[in-house]
Amino acid sequence: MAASIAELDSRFRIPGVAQLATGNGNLPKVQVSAPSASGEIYLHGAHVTSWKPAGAEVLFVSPHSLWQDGKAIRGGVPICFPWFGDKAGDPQAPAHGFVRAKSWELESVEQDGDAVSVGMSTVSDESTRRWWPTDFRLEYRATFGPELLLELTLTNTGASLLRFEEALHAYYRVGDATQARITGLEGCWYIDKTDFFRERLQRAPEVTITSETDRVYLNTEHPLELSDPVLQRRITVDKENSRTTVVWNPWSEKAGALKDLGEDQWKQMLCMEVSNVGHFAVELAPGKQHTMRARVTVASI
Ligand code: TA6
Repeated sequence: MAASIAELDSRFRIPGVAQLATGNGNLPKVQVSAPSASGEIYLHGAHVTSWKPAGAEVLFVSPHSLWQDGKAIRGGVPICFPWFGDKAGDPQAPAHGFVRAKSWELESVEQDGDAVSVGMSTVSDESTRRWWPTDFRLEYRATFGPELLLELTLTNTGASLLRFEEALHAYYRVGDATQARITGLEGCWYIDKTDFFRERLQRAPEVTITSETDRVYLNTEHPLELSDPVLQRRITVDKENSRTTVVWNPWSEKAGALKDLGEDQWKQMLCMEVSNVGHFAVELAPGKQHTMRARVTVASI
């Protein structure tokens, strides 16, 4: 039986800094008001839905999102695991894996100077073995401060080698996606999912959004910079133990086909996803751990 919000709050609250609250869809969330930033993370999917350093929201959440068990929140930072996209050979399997649509365990809420870290976990059970017959423990730590630090750690608790994909599928809020510019991917090869998964070379220094854009950049550990002339800010994403970066904007038609997004929303969002997918999936021996990190900062321009 899951602990009530009141029970969790009595165990984890830090007066004036962090508390449990009832979020959308009556889903429990941790509300953070650190000295340097505010933020929110739901137990559902261990889903970060807000990060406001210096009061300005950096993440996009769709006003049409569903907030219910079994469905992913549209926006914020969905955690894709143990596969990315559709599960090969299993059309019935949930897209992007099963951890983003289930409730996680709240493990810790800690203040560290002007930042607050929230730790959550989820482990294999009979419901996960149905999709992925393995034993694992997945831990997630979100640190809300002058930067947003996201750390996803997998422990192989079984007796066989694990091979998994993972992505921190972050939706960044932008003033107008068609005016945003992403740098840091020049010279990378990418899989273009809008053109039959053809591989192409990123020749231009900047990635711009001029139509539906759905690209998996390969073998890149380079930081990304998203320049937003409308909101007059630059979002920088550094990454650790991640070999692929996904860039996605659905454009109007695809957005209109997504009931939890809508064609009136696609201009306000741009996804840059720290990940390990496809040929860069991770292999992990029994008893070993792997941590992928994303570090997000924002500066005015
Ligand atoms: O990361 C880009 C992507 O794989 C797109 O192909 C699109 O499917 C997007 O994820 C959203 O997926 P979702 O299952 O959350 O609707």
